Amino acid sequence: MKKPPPPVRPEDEAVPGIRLEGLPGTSLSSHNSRVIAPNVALELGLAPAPRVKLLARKLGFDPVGITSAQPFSETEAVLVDRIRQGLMDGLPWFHESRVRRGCNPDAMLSGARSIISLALSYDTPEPATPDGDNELRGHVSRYAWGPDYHKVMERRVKTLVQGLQEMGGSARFYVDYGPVPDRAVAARAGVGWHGKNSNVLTTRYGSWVFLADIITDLDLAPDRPLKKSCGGCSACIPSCPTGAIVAPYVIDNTRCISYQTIENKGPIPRELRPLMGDWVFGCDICQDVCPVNHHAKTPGDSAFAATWIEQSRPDLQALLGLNEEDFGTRFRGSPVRRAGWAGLLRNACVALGNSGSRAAIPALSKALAHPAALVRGHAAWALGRLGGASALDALDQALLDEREPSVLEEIILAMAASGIPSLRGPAKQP
Ligand code: B12
Ligand code: SF4
Ligand code: SF4
Repeated sequence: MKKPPPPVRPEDEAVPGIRLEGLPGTSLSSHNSRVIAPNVALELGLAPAPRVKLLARKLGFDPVGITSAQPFSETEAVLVDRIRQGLMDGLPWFHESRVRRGCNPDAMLSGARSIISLALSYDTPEPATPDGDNELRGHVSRYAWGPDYHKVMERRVKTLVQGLQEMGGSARFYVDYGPVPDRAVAARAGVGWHGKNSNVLTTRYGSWVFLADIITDLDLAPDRPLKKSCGGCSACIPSCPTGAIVAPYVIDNTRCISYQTIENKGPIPRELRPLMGDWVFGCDICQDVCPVNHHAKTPGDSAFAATWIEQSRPDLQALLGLNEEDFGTRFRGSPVRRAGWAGLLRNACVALGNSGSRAAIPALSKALAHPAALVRGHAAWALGRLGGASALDALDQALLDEREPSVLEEIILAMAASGIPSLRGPAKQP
C-alpha cells in the first residue's frame, strides 16, 4: 500500500494554503537547506505576493509579510519626538532627516508601491561550557554568536531582489543599516508585534529575529498587522538592570547596555558600570525574561549557530590579553568586530570588575599599561571595584607612571573607592 504523505507542519507552509513539500525546486525537509530556484514559483502561476513569499521562505526568511509603501507618518512623529527628548542621544547618525527619509518609502525608491518585511531567526543552541571550567566568563548577546547577520541576510536578500526583477519590478533593500524603521515595517506587514521592550515579537521565534526590508515598485497584496500585544505582561521593564526601558515601548539609548558595549566608543558612564554585569557585547536580558520567547520553540537558522563556548561566553581574561592583530583575526566576519579592539577590552574590564573575583587582579593590573587610554582607565576602575592590597599596589604604581589626565582621574577615583588613606584627604580631628 502507498504510504500517506506526511502531515503538513506549520513551518512547511510558506503562504497559507500553499504546501511547499514536494514542489519542484523546494527542499524543506531540513529547515535550513533551501534549494534556490527563483523561477519555480513563476512556473507555478502564483499571484505576485504569494510568489514573493514563496521565494523568501525558500531563502529561509520566516515570517515574511508585505505592506504598502504608504508613509509611516505616526512612526515618523514618534521617532522625531524620541530624538528631541534625547532618548536617541549617542547615535549622531540617527537624526531627523534620516528619520523623515526612512519613513517615506517613496524618498528611497521613486514609484515605491510595496515593502516586503523579512525576518530571520537566530535562535540557535548555546554551546556547552566545558566540564570543570573555572574561567571568568562574560556574555555576548545571542545575535552576535555567529557570523555577521548583515552578510548572511544580504546574500539571500539579493537573490530575492533578483526574483523581483525577473517579475518586472525595481527594488531597493535594507538590512538593518538603512533609514527604514525596520520594526514599524514588520509590525505593519504582520510579521510581528511591538513588545514593551521595544523589540518586535513573532509567533514562532519570539523576538529572536533579524529584520530586513525590500522596497519595490511592484504592487503586492498587503498583509494585515497581527492582532497581538503584550497584554498585561510587563516583565521586561523591571528586568533591565540599567533602567533603560523608561516606559513601555520606550528605550533610553544611552542607558542601554547594548549601546554602551557596542556603539559607545568612549568611556562608559561610571554610574552604569556596576549595573552592566558580565555583558561584553550587547545585552539580552529584556528578551531572556520574555514569556513569548520562552514559548517560541521553533529553531532558528543554523547559519547563526555557535560552535565554540568562546563565541557566547568568552573568557574575559583571554579577551583582555588580545592584541590588536589577534582581535582582528578572532572576530573577522563577526558582529563583535563593531565594538572595536579597545571597546571590547574596555567591556571586558567592566565585566571583570563586576565579577567580584580577585583572580582577575593580575590581568587587570597588566591592562594598566595597555596602549589604549580607554582600556587603562577601565582597568583602573575595575581594580578599584575589586579592591584588596594587590589591586591597590597596582593602582599606586600606575599613579606614578600614568600621564593621561582621564586615566589619572580613574586611578585616583579607584583608589579613593578602595579607601587608600593618602587619597582620602586629611583625617578628621576628633
Ligand atoms: C538604533 C538601534 C538600536 C539602538 C537603540 C535601540 C532602540 N530601542 O531603538 C541600540 C544600540 C540600543 C539597539 C539595541 C538593540 N538592538 Co537595535 N537597532 C537600532 C536601529 C538601527 C534603529 C532602531 C530605531 O529606529 N529606534 C528608535 C525607536 C524609537 O524605534 P522603535 O524601537 O522601532 O520604536 C517603535 C516602538 O516604540 C513603537 N511604539 C511607540 N510607542 C508605542 C506604543 C504602543 C502601544 C505600541 C504597540 C508601539 C509603540 O513604535 C516605534 C516605531 O516603530 C534598528 C535597525 C533599523 N534600521 O530599524 C536596529 C534593531 C531595532 N535592533 C535590533 C536588535 C536585535 C537589537 C538588540 C536586541 C541587540 C542586542 N541584543 O544587544 C538590542 C535591543 C535593545 C532594545 N531593548 O531595544 C533589531 C531588532 C529586531 C527585533 N526583533 O525587533 C533591529 C531591527 C536590527 C535588525 N534589522 O534586525 N538598537
Ligand atoms: S538590552 Fe539590556 S540594557 Fe538594553 S533595554 Fe534590554 S535589558 Fe535593558
Ligand atoms: S516581557 Fe512581556 S511585556 Fe516585555 S516584550 Fe515580552 S511579552 Fe511584552
